Amino acid sequence: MKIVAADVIVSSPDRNFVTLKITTADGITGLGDGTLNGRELSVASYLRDHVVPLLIGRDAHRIEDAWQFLYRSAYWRRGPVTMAAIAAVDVALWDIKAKAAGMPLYQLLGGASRTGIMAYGHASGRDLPELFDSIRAHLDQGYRSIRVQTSVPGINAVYGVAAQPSTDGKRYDYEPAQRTPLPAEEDWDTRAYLRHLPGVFEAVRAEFGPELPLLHDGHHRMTPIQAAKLGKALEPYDLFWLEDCTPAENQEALRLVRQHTTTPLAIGEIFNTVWDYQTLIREQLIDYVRSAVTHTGGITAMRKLLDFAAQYQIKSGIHGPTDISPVGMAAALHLDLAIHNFGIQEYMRHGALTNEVFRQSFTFADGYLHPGEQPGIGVELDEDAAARFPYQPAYLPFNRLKDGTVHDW
Ligand code: CS2
Ligand code: MG
Repeated sequence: MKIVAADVIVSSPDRNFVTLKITTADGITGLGDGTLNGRELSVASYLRDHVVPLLIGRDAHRIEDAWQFLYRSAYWRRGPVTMAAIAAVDVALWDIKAKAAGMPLYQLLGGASRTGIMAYGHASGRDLPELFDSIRAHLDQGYRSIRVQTSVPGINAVYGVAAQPSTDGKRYDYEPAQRTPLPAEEDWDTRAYLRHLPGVFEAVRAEFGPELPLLHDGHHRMTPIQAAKLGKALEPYDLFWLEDCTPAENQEALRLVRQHTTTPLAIGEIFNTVWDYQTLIREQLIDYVRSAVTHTGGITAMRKLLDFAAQYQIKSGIHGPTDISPVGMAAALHLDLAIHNFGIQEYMRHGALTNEVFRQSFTFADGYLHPGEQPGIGVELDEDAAARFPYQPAYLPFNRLKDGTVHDW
């Protein structure tokens, strides 16, 4: 089944997305997501200028061979841009193969291992009453697991707090990347955060009870010992997970965190290959793999990573914010339904304009997602609609400490 065309579509309905559309001689098309928040054009160029010429004429059925060819023939391996580009090709080819087979992708991946995919949503507040309202709103929307993010007294802008205005006038949680000429500067103070957060979870548990699965994202901002301290302080509130508690380029740093707390740990949304996890998985230093299909080389690479994690009883917790397009989200859901070691799926809803551009068949009901039964991954791209929303430069914010030092955002 020869590939006769490969188009890179950059569109910006509610935010920027990079989509690869591969077309075969049989007229079957496949979609892949190559969106890298704040650096979208780098992946679009990698695809357009370097990868697309290599795809024309290839047999679309030979997915593993295409993966190995793109990873090894580039000579320069790994990294967010390369692995997002490879992911876009990989998912598009799996979409084509499943369509050619006349079945939803999860069936090709071994069939369903469960009836639905537990999803968590993003609740947040500048204060407790606002946070409680946000949690109730998410429960009303059908979520049965909730991520809790909150403002911190003394800090002006904190990651993940919805109502907090952003410099481009949009609601903050709607899209952290802002359509501004330069990245917005935010402030941070870890000691203030460590003093404040345990009290927030105490209040949430008192209000919503012991059963509701609660998650929190530390967003890479603590040193290992600060992360250990927070993990310990949160133990009484039985979190489902504490995410990205400390920057994990130095994987061994998690040994110190593990020594001090039993709070489950999730890491990996900024990782791109299985190599980024070797020590973390082999030494049981994490409990959930947070990679996104879009940023980790696609279905082919993610399945191998999750199979490796399964040997250590480590589960999936696939990254699913709005900067993963509906194509990347759908691919994740097919994997979520098929793998055995499924943990939970992040689900931040896309905006109305995005849903005009990407017609999706996945569903969300009573806390569970399902990829649907359409052949392929179940997402179609409306290219006319996409063309109405040209790319707009946008940047994620960055942090400075009170003394002006640049810090992890
Ligand atoms: C976050 C992301 O959803 C999460 O867990 O860490 O929203 C992250 O900030 C964005 O994907 C950055 O582009
Ligand atoms: Mg995160």
